[in-house]
Amino acid sequence: MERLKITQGDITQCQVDAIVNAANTSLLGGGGVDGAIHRAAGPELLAECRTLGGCPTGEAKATKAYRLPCRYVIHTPGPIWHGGTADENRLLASCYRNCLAQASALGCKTVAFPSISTGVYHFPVAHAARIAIDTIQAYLQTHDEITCVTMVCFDAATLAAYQQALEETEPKHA
Ligand code: AR6
Repeated sequence: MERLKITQGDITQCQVDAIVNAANTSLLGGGGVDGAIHRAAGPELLAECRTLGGCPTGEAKATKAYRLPCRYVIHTPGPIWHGGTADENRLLASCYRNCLAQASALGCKTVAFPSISTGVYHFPVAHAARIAIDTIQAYLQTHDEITCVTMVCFDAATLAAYQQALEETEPKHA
């Protein structure tokens, strides 16, 4: 069975061990998927986030999930797209890698990601999808403890970009 899946949907409804939040460095909430996660989890999530002292771009911090149907929320501030000259690629890969490392450390087997940085932060989605898929696949190759990673795409264009990126990494059969 494939350990990396691409789906379309709402990440707040995912019944997995951990969901990832595309946060900002304050970790104090915002719009997009961050707002949706805080609304669905309830005010206790913000209260726990206030104790964390923020998080640098590319790193990750975990909290409990409160009213969400998962066990943990792993918060990661993605890079803001500045045209590709501000270390955006490395920072985005670092988000995926550090979230997966947090999941492993917490004993999680199943993890769901949103498309980090491709909303308000304007990272081009085709480019972000390639980085996400490559980084997740590299991690899975060396970490058997994670049994399934799901990329949860909110809209059809995002879904198409991640499906395309996954197809491009699969071996071609002549
Ligand atoms: N489930 C899955 N994906 C979602 C959901 C959802 N419920 N809602 C939105 N998306 P964004 P960023 C998609 O803007 O670009 C916040 O204000 C959305 O369609 O949420 O990393 C933070 O506080 C897009 O494809 O995150 C930061 O300030 C993807 O999630 C800033 O936005 C990411 O879009 C972070 O910007």
